[in-house]
Amino acid sequence: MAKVVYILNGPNLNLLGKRQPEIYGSKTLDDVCRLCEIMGSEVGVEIVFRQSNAEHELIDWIHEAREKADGIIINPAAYSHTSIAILDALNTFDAPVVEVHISNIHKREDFRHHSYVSGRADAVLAGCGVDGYLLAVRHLADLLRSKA
Ligand code: DHK
Repeated sequence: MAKVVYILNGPNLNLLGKRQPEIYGSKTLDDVCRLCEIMGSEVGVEIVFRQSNAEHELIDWIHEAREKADGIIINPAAYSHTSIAILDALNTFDAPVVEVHISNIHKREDFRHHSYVSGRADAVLAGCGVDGYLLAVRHLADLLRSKA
């Protein structure tokens, strides 16, 4: 049976493609979802792709992933820098976690330099644009294969 990877996206990422394209690029979140599904089928993982502007919904999906997923890719967006609750939820998840930021958060404002989620993530991708998601899918598939 194919391994299942949850890709969770935090606040404002629903506006991808329209929001600050000079920072986040011109692809929409639907485009990213489709590209992740194509990459998933190439590397043999099933993708469940979601976005929410609500912290509690992201937490509920991480709890759901405990039962249903073999790995999580998460772009927590602004919650990266604020949410101990998302970090705590990820700490209950007993499988690989990859954190993605479209922009290079270390090149931006000081308040973006720290991510709570990085304390749990097995890998962090920042500054690769939306290609970071595809690299994350490939890396997670490799991790899951090496664990099997
Ligand atoms: C996305 C956001 O919405 C910001 O709040 C983060 C992240 C960076 C990104 O680069 O994908 O600071």
